Amino acid sequence: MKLFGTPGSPFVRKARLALEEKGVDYEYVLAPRETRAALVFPLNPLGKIPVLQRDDGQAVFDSPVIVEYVDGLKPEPRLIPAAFEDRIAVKRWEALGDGIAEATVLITHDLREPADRRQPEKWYEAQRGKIRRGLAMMERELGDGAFCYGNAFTLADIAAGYALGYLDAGIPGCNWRAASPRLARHYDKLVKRVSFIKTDPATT
Ligand SMILES: N[C@@H](CCC(=O)N[C@@H](CS)C(=O)NCC(=O)O)C(=O)O
Repeated sequence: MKLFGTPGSPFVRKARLALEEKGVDYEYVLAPRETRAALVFPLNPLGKIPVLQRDDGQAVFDSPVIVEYVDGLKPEPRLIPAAFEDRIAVKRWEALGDGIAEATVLITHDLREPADRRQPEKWYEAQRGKIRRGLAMMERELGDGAFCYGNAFTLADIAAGYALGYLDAGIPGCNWRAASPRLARHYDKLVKRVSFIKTDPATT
């Protein structure tokens, strides 16, 4: 199985975290902008990464579907709980992480534009508001728990970890830790996991 992506994409890291946590073998194929059309368009008409190509040639996208697919390949460890309410709660964490990462992507991409072509301040504030409110909800829901949801590592922890890692890399001065001390402590534990070390965009 092949995963197409780039180290700069938070959604690719999320898919890789799921593959690593499940212990599923995969080949990581770099698909930078220059080769994206040739490599990715035949698999995903939307042209987005990550895309997972199964051994039978079928493509799986986007990242929520990839995580669900990867989780179904082996029974343990379960990233998405089987019980309905637990499953929805964990998927809600995923939606929060994805939303924070999406807002961060929009900001980092816009900051690459020349100053006179950037979005107005109120647009930036709207994106920052999504990030701030998303993190506040994560902080509340984590509480004093050892994991983001329930008593074991799940997709909820992947979602928080990958979004916070991307926030640190993409908007270094945002100082999210000050308002989210419990999340910060949890993040510091998450980054010590082998899956996080192996997928650290700074070194991989
Ligand atoms: N909802 C998608 C988002 C994927 C996404 O936006 N990927 C970006 C890279 S970070 C991309 O491929 N952008 C290229 C494009 O939109 O053409 C997922 O979770 O997989």
